[in-house]
Amino acid sequence: MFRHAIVRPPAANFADGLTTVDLGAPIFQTATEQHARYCEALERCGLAVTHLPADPRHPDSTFVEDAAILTGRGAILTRPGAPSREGEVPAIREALGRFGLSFRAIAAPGTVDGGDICEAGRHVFIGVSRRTNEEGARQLAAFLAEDGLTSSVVDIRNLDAILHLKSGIASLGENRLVLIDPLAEHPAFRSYDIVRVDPGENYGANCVRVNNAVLVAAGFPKFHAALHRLGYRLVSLDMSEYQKMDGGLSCLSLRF
Ligand code: CIR
Repeated sequence: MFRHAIVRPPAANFADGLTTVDLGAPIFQTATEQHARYCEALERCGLAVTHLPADPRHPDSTFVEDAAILTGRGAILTRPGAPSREGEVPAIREALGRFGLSFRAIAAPGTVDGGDICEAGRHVFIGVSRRTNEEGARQLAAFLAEDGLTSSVVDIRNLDAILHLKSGIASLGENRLVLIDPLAEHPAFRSYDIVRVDPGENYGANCVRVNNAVLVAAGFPKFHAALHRLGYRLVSLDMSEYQKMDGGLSCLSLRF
């Protein structure tokens, strides 16, 4: 069960952040409204939400998930793979510190983005990507082992379609994973029940199980129907402005 979430709304210069997609510039006002709906959804799932102030020095800082990994025993501060995002970590450290969590930190030359880390029960998949390097993955695996978690690496450097591992995978709990087609046959996921995302609905794969609900991005009917058939309670949220900036539902909060 999650009890807390940390979020940070987009700053007015959100559109200056990094993106690899060609969907146009996000509309700040709409992004702000979508963020508010997202926070309300977390609250309705029973989480106490801590709101950090928007940070215009870091236009990507609304994607708080990338700056830390929560293991259930403590926090691991990341070293984001994009240099423009490194400065986001101290504010996250301070926010997590207020909850009395212990810290470890990824050190240079290691890099890790939280979006590459997918927790599936006591096992963690670590995506090695354009953002998370092999040294970062090695350091992280050692920290996870200290906390009693096993891990394995999934190399997504040859997958142009996704920025982070969690752009293509989500854990629903109960040994069930959501996977986009290019990851569905990967040997790392062989022992899981798999919900395969239709190739036309890839963005929908980044959903988030929060207690007894699954937050899903609006607009992916085949995927939603598949989750309904499996008995999940869905909370559908419009994510259009975040999709323009390569971000998804999981990136917008740290849950613990
Ligand atoms: C970036 O490129 O870093 C941001 N524009 C998007 C980060 C999305 N984060 C995530 O998937 N965990």
